[in-house]
Amino acid sequence: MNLKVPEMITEEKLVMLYKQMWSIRFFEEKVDEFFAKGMIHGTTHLAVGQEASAAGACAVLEERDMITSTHRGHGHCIAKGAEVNGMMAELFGRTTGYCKGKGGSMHIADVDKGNLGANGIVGGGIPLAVGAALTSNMKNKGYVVLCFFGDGASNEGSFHEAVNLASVWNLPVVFICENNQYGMSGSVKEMVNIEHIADRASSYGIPGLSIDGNDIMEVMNTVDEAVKHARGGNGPTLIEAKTYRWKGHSKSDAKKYRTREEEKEWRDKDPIARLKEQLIAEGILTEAKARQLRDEAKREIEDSVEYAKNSPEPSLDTLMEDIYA
Ligand SMILES: Cc1ncc(C[n+]2csc(CCOP(=O)(O)OP(=O)(O)O)c2C)c(N)n1
Ligand SMILES: [Mg+2]
Repeated sequence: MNLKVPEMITEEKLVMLYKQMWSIRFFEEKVDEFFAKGMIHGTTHLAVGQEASAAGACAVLEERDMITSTHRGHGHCIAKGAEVNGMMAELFGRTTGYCKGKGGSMHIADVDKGNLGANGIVGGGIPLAVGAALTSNMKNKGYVVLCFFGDGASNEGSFHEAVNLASVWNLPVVFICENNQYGMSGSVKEMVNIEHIADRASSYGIPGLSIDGNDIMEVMNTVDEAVKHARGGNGPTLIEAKTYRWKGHSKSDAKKYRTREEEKEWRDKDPIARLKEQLIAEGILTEAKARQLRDEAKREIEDSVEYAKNSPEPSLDTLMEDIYA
């Protein structure tokens, strides 16, 4: 294979990742559709356009490694091995969902698969990741924690406190900032006075790398190096994956703060189309096989909607269950 990829990334794995990125996209599109139809309640944040950072970063982890996620976490969940049926059922508020239908989008966790959970608190997952990494060291577990957060979260105190502590305690954590250019309606250009959020790493004496978050190859190679660095006892790395969310921040976002030209510019950098091109050029995929994988992913997500719709809603007498740990 001429593509430069980490050693654990086989051709089969690349094909699986291509399909997984479609699963993430179709999942988000279905959620968007059923939210608009009033069948999904609460709120949701969709990561269409950001599939490469979720899929690429999780692809180089070992099963024992952990992640912490964000309010925009469906892609992270799928990439860390969550079942789409349970995820969709959760969004539909059904008993077969990850939180028995009581948590919704921002509370999906899958501890067995090493997913410590989505988080409605911006920047809230960062100290959790550092705590989990401390546990890994204190109990000699050997796992690494991959911590996803956004550009907006990098302005929270929790980011600075947690990264500093991870640095001075030399903890096995990889911070991955998905810089999708906006925090709600605030452009990163107005919210941060440096060009690369990764430059903040120097304040904490750790490596900082700014990468193309829409290029899954670059994501895999960079995260793989950072994971090895962490597993080898050399402490944390801050990676900034530059990307873009195609859809609005959440429900009822008219996207008045950005231009249609800018949106088109980023749609042209579609991470899924890019991987497809690379795999076809390499002879790993054909157009027909690519279409087949895309269709399979679509069908699985459609099936997850059926599963969710056919699952029961929680009964009233379970209202007070599962509230306290
Ligand atoms: C502590 C906290 N402050 C504010 C909010 C409201 N809020 C939800 S998402 C969001 C924007 C976060 O931006 P970013 O970290 O860039 O993530 P993105 O939405 O772009 O994925 C804000 C301000 C919140 N949920 N938690
Ligand atoms: Mg953002």
